[in-house]
This record gives sequence, C-alpha cells and structure tokens, in this order.
Amino acid sequence: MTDIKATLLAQHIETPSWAYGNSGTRFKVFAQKGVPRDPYEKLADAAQVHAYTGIAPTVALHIPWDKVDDYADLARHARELGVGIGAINSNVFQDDDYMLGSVTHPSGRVRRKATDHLLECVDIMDATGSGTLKLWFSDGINYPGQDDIRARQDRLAESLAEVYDRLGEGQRFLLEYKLFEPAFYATDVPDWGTAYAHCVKLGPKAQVVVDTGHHAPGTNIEFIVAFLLREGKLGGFDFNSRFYADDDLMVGAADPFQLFRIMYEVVRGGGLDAGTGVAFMLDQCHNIEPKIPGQIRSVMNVQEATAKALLVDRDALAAAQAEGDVLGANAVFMDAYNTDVRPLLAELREERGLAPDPMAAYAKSGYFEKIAAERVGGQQAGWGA
Ligand code: AOS
Ligand code: ZN
Ligand code: ZN
Repeated sequence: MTDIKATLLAQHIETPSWAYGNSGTRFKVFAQKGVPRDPYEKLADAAQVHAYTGIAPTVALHIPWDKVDDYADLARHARELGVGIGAINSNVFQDDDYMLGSVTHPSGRVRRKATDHLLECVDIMDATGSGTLKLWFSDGINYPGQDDIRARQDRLAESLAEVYDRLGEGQRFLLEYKLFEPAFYATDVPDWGTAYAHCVKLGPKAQVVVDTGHHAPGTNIEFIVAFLLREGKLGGFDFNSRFYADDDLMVGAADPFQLFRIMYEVVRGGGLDAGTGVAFMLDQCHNIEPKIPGQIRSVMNVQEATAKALLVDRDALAAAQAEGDVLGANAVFMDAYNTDVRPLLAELREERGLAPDPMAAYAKSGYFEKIAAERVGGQQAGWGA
C-alpha cells in the first residue's frame, strides 16, 4: 500500500487554462460568475485545484488565448501561486486564412504563417520553461477531390520537420489526432497510426497524444495506449469524456470503466514510472457546471481510476492468464475496478496535510464568493461563439 500511495502522490495531472474560461457549444457560450479576466487569473484558479487535490501542479496554456506581453512574468506569477506552466497548445484553426487548412493548406503563404505560429510557440516554451508543445490541426477536407490527400501529408511532414528541428534540449512536441471535426470527409491527422508514423520518422522528441474524445464510438483506446507505450511513443493524454463525439465533458463521467482500463495499460506499460514523460492532461470545458469544482472532480476521477489500476493483483492476473483461466483473470481485473478507493485517497490526502474531501473543502473556502464579487466580465475560453 505504501508503494501505491507513493505512486499516486507522484502522479501529476495538468489542468488546461481554457477550462476556467466561459465556454459553451456552437449554440451558446454561457457566462458564469467569477470567471477569470486574463491568463493571470486563470492560473490563480488552477492553483486552487492544486491546493485542494495536491496533484495538479501544472497548467497548460493556449496561444493566443493566453497571449501576454511577458511570458517569463506569467511563469513567475505561476510559480508564486505554487504551480508551473505545462504544455503550450498552439492554435492554427481560428483565423480566416485557415479555412482550407493550416500546415497542409494548398497555399505556401498560409503554410508559412501556420508554421511560424508553431515556432513562436517554441519561443514561448523557452520563455516559460515549458517542455511540451501540443499540436492539434483542424486540417482536412470536406469533399472528395477537394484537395490531394497525399500532397497534404507531404506538407504536414515538411512543417513538422521544421518545428522538430527548432526544439531545444529537454523539449518535445506531442501530435494530437482526431477522427473528424471540423473537417468531415478526410482529416489530415485522423488517427493514432498517422500521428505515430509522422512521429517515428521525426525522432524521439515527437510523440503522440491521445485525446480520449477523438475516436469513433467503440474504439478500444486502451489498446492504442498499450501499443504506443510499448513503442515509447505515448507522450500523454488529453483526458475528457464523450457520449457522442468530442464532447469534452469531465473525464471519468461517461465511462469510468474505460478510464480504469486505460490507466491499467498505463500502469502495465510503466507509464507512471519516473522519467517516462507521459503527461496526464485534461482537455475539457465546463459549459454548465462550475469550473473550479469541475476540474477538482476531474482530477479526482483520474486519481481514482489510477488507484484502482494500481490495485490490480498483477501476480494473480499473470498466473490466471498463463493458465488460460479466462474467468479467473477477468475476476482479478474486476476485483480491482470494484474496489472503493475513496477511503484510501482520503487517507492519502490527510497524510499530506490536505482535506480528505477536496470538493467540500473548496466549497467551504469562500474562494468562489470572493472571485464572484471581484471579477466582472470574465473571458471566454476561446471557441464556441
Ligand atoms: C481539439 O479538438 C483538440 O482536442 C485540442 O486539443 C484542444 O481542444 C484545443 O486545441 C484547445 O487547446
Ligand atoms: Zn485535445
Ligand atoms: Zn478535442
């Protein structure tokens, strides 16, 4: 149990700056009370999530949603709040120039503009001390014949190579794939295989990020996780829940069993070991629920799934598997999943001097009442208008 607790304490879950801003769907962005007015206030809210969970010490930024004049100053502000800057998320999807794509656009001018933005993000990594650039491309086509699928792969490879060469010591990029949306016929990085192939060609500083909402219904995500980890190419997760498409709901809300199965493969593949670099990031927005508690709940959901995955009796499982004991092996697996780990996690928090129930402790703290009174005109997360 001591080992399990130590592993749980070492796990870091990164919250995204955009989770703290106002968000919604293409139909309506709902304004909530107390929402941050600038990146500095987003970091302050993220620091609350870390203060109550103890395992969320970094915050992902999104450029240009978190544009500031002085990134070193923003990083300093984060440190003063007890958190650090995590992945830098690029944005080559919110400009009229990108209607037909960014790095895969048929026009060399647009491709240059997109790649320059990615290089600027590496400059921001230098200034903030971030080691990770996250690349998600909305690129794709809506109609058969609209553009040359193969040429678009060449353009993508060319841009990725330029960004890869710009990465410094201790820096990497994570390439994100997504089945569809906003392109509906052929997405340029639609699946893990495409992302993997580009990353393998580039080298060790290029890895794949698995956004749990980016697959076709029924996809066995834990298989993808096992495969990528085995190849040293799992850079991290964008965790969230989906019922239909890329719903960006709270991780562990729609299918906690799937989250457990994913975390089991992470544990099995050594993804929680020090130095493997698997980043556990959240990519969510809270359209109708309060944002800071939404993040606290999400961090707790990942932690619960991780604790259950760590509880799997690996020796008993291996023995049952070796004997071909199908039901026995499945029972070992399910025993861990069906264990109530909440008392263990409450104990762990108390041992660290934290409140056993982070949700209740935050609610009692008065922080929400304070920001609701102080902040008027909170920022939109960045999309969904
Ligand atoms: C888009 O669907 C992707 O999940 C992105 O990772 C992300 O939501 C966006 O780039 C915000 O950073
Ligand atoms: Zn994502
Ligand atoms: Zn997404």
